[in-house]
Amino acid sequence: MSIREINFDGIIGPSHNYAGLSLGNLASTHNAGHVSQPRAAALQGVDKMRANLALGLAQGIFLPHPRPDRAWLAALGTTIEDADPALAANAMSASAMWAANAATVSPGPDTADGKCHLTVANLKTMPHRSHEWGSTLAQLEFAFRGDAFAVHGPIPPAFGDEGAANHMRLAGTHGETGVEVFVYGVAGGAFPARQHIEASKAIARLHRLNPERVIFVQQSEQAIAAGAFHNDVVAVANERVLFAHEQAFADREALLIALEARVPGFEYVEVPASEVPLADAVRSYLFNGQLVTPPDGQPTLILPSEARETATVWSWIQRHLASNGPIRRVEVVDVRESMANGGGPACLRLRVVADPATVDPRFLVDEAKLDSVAEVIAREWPEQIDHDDLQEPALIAAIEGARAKLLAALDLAELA
Ligand code: SUG
Repeated sequence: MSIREINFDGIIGPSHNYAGLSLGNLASTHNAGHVSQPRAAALQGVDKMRANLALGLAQGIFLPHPRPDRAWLAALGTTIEDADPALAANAMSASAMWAANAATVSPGPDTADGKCHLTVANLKTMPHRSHEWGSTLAQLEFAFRGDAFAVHGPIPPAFGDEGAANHMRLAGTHGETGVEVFVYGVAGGAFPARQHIEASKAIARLHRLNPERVIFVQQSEQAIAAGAFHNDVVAVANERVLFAHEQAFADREALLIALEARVPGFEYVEVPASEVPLADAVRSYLFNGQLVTPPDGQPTLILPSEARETATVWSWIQRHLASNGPIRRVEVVDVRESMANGGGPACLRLRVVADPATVDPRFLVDEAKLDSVAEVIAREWPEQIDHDDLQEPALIAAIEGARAKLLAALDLAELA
């Protein structure tokens, strides 16, 4: 059995639009009302997956959810035709693309029963995301069906849970027993703290983690108030390395002491506020890179092009590479359409450490399968969506038809 990290990217759905639904997510608020380009967005996502494959990484996919979510609107006593525009926008969001919020994942080497545990995120803080979990759970149950996995339903909605975006795992290598860090929020100035500690604690229990190898750490109020609505906007971990902004955590000293004691060879790469202010970290998504170890063993950070365009960030990167620090290589990808809603490269993917042979192969991709995905997107995805047209019958028919074509092409019509 060969355990490795697989990145599952959410395919960007045909209803991708800018409705400004996420308070505390500065890009979402700033771009509210702009015209979106779903086709270009989804093709950018496919190109990011191609870049991962070219690095030798294992790649998977999750599918767009049915939009509009007619069942959710029915539960609210309305329809897409009759709903007021704000409610309609909540039913039309393509936010399931951000797979880092699909679930929290604890790989087999960390759990008492040796299974890889996944808990679907309830996403209860934002109305447009609160109805994602049903379709996500259906996909998790398909993709991770066998004995190697245990898939859990959502944490009861009393406690907000936003999945892997607030969870980091450190281990010598992916296949070794790791230390899992759960990051929760308490306060965020004017903005909501989306991850509750009670949800994180419940997940650690449900996943049967060894309490001595679990750390709960508070995200700093300053970071949330600056627009870091998830921890993965200010920190990312991979194997023995934690890469974080100086102001990411409420008590960084305690976190570092705990990690040093538990992770052999632990390395901490901190970006000081004096070199990259929080505002630049949030604007550029420096920490929302995918920090990965390709087969050549060179720790690589996959960054959005906005990082290259932010002077403080790009100079920090150049200095780090020149110093032969723990990050050895930087790759730049263009995911601008997702970034404009606050979703960077790391938001678009869920990391699962497992043997690819135990995953339903329909959820794994190679170049040829990405070619067929790209072909459906290029033919079926709307070119543009003006937020005022979200209730137009022709647009809705096009969006529903496009998703059905993709499911058919991937032999996943059962998910319809
Ligand atoms: O939850 N944006 C998402 C972005 C999620 C990014 N994920 C991670 N950081 N892991 C959010 O705020 C914008 C939707 C809109 O405004 O239409 C949105 O939901």
